[in-house]
Order: sequence, then C-alpha cells, then structure tokens
Amino acid sequence: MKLLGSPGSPYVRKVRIVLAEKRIDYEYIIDRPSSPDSRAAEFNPLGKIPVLVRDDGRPVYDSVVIVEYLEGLVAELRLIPLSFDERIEVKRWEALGDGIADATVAISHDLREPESRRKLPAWYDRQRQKIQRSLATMERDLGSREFCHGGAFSLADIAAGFALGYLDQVMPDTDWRSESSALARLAQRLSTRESFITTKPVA
Ligand SMILES: N[C@@H](CCC(=O)N[C@@H](CS)C(=O)NCC(=O)O)C(=O)O
Repeated sequence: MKLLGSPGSPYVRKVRIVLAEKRIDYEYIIDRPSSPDSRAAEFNPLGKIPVLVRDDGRPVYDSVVIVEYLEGLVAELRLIPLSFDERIEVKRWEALGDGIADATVAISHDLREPESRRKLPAWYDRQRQKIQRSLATMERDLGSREFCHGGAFSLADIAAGFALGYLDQVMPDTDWRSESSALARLAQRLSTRESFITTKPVA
C-alpha cells in the first residue's frame, strides 16, 4: 500500500504512528496538496492528505477512516478496544487530538497571510480557546494514569501525542506544559517510543 502525505501534516503523522506501531510496510509518497504536482485529488476528491492507496488502487481517506482500516487489517497491536463503550471513549480522544490539530493548523495558516489579510483577534481567541479547553479536558481525564485510556497504550495516547507534538512544532511559544503536568509527562514518555521518534518532523 501507498501513503500520500507530507511530513508537516499532523494527520499524516497520526497515520504513520499507527502504521509504525502495527509494523505495516508501506510506500511513503511525499505529496503536498498546495503544490501543482500534487496527486492527492486523483485519489481523494477533497484534495487532502493523508490518503492511503490500497494495492488494488482503492483509496482510503481521511485519517480517522485510515486508522479504522488499519486497525481492521492488522489486529496486533490493538489500538481501538472492541467493547462499544471503550471504543467510543478512545474515539473521543481521537476527536480531541484532531480538533487541537484543526485549530492549530487554522492559526498557523492564517499567520502566513500578510497582516492586512489576517483574521480578527476574536477569531484567534476562539481557536486558542478550543485548544485550551481540549488540553484541560485531556489533562483532567489522564490524571495520574500512565495511559490515556485503560491500562494499555491505544489510539487515545497517539491522539494526545500527535496533537501535542504538532503544537510544539508550529506554536512553540504555547506554554501548555505549565498548566498540564500530566500531559507533559505523557508527551515525555511517548517521545521515547520508536513510532514517535521515527515520525517526528525534522525541524
Ligand atoms: N480531517 C482530515 C484533515 C486532513 C487535512 O486537512 N489535511 C491537510 C494537510 S494538514 C490538507 O491536505 N490540506 C489541503 C487542503 O485542504 O486543500 C484528516 O483527518 O485526514
């Protein structure tokens, strides 16, 4: 299978962490949708990455669906629990991680605009509040536990980890660690995992 993506995309990193945890081989094709030679729209009508292209050519998108597909394809290492309640709980963590990434992407894209064309301060406040509330919820729910959900590593940890990593990458001035000591410890533990090390974007 092939994965179309770029190292700067948090959603691509989420998928690559899952591929690494499950030890699934794939061909990584660097594709930036903003570039004129991007092939993303050939496989995904939304023109977004990540896109996973199966060996028979059928595409899978977006990252939530790709993760679900990979979980169904390779049971080891299980990342989404089978029981309904637990599954929804882990998916809730995934929604929080994706939401933090969405708000961070929106801010970092707008900051690339010339100042005269940037969104109003109230818009920035709303995006930052989304991030702050989501981090506070993750911090509360993690508490003193080792893993974000249950007693083992899961997609919930990947969701928190890729979102925090992306915040550090594009908004390094956001001092989330001082208010979120449990998440800071989690990020430290995750940073030693092979799947996080091998997918970390080069500064
Ligand atoms: N919800 C999607 C988000 C994917 C996404 O927004 N990808 C960005 C890169 S970080 C993209 O391809 N943007 C190009 C565009 O929107 O045209 C997912 O989880 O896969």
